[in-house]
Amino acid sequence: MTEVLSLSHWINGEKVSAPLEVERRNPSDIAEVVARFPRGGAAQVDQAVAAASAAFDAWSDASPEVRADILDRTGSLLIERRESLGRLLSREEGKTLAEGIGETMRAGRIFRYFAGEALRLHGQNLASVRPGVEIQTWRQPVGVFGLITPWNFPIAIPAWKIAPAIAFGNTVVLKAAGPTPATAEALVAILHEAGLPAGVVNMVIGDGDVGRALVHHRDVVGISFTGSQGVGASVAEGAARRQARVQLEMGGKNPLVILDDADLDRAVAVALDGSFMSTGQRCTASSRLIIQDGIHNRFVAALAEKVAALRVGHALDPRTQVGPAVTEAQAEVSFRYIDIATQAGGRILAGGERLSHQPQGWYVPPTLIADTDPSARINHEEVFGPVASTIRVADYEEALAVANGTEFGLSAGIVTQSLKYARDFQRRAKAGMTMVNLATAGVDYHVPFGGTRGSSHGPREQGFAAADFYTQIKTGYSAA
Ligand code: UN1
Repeated sequence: MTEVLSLSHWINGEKVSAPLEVERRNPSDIAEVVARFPRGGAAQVDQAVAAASAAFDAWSDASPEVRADILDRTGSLLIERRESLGRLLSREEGKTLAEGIGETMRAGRIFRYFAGEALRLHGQNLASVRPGVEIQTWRQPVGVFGLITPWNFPIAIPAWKIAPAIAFGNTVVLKAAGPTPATAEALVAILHEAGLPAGVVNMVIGDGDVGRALVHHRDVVGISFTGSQGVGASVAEGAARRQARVQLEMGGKNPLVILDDADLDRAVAVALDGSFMSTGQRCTASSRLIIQDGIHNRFVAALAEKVAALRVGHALDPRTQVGPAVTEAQAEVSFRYIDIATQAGGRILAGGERLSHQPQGWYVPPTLIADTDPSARINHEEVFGPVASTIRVADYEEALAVANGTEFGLSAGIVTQSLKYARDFQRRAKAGMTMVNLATAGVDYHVPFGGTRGSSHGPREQGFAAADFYTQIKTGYSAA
């Protein structure tokens, strides 16, 4: 029997226990309790923000080398413990063990990357339009950031918000997603083990009350949020009301275009990865497959065969390729959209039926739905599950128009051997990220991440772009 974790808030470098009101079950086997935890609210957020405010002066004044060392140690500890942390992540969230370990590695590498960035922060020297005057710009830390993270990447997304925030001298309060606080708490514990001073990173466990308290707290200078569009809109509104900076990463309905000249095996492999890995629970998932007429039937038949052969099962079973949905509610969303799509004329080529598994978990079969209309709901609303729809198009221009025909704009992919179409797609796809002969999902950790239109709002996350959100520029003028 694996141990049941009892989680605590982390405030000012200490674990703060509270009644364990909530129980988290393993999505692969709901008989197993993974963790019990408190449900915090505005009172804990007040304490955490006070601790983060008190820690700010010393942390922002610290040598960047001090910050770099702590981030580097955190990265190394995460990488060293990837097996045990990956296992916890898989038990808590439901992605396969290989995916859980891979995500933990990614979190470790993010900390190592931002360890270097702490030392590379730089400004500019410019000539003034006035003779004898010099101008200098430099980037300064901003203050206390509220970080609101989703359940689908329970360690990588907290890492990619915490690491740049603290690398550049800010302090933070983290609100981890309701279903996955255990993995996030493990990360916060490791940061402290790596020598992080008290109060630099705080964590309050809870639901919407915690998020709202952070968004409206007058001492929180910025909110970085990854989650749904509905919540994102209220985060932006709350932050704007008090002039806090805000960064939103929300959904996608990411198109993957397959042109007639595509390498068929490549196209199938890219779609299989993009649509179904991580149980399709990625905002970057390839959920709309837009296929040109000449390759359509061959591609759809080959993909359907691979989808039907995917092994769905317990996240810790090494044979499993697709783990369960994170929660029962999330599994039901997939089933609801499968119904919506078939009622609108979609034809199920793989999956679609409820699975009965022993042990019992929130399993959803990877499902491929063919012959859908570009205007159908399945092609406009995010499912966030292992469900992909296909759309047949006549030529490249129609493919591009369909690809751009939703309100989202996170990631867009094309599979083709034509340089002309690949380049044109990269220029004209209305998305923050474009992929040629690659899945729409699965991004590098050291480059900017983010979308356009309904998918994102505010400065980009990650890579060199992260400094735009987590620092503010000061402009200095001097004359001799
Ligand atoms: C990836 O595709 O590698 O929530 C990362 C999400 C994104 C991260 C996707 N913010 O799915």
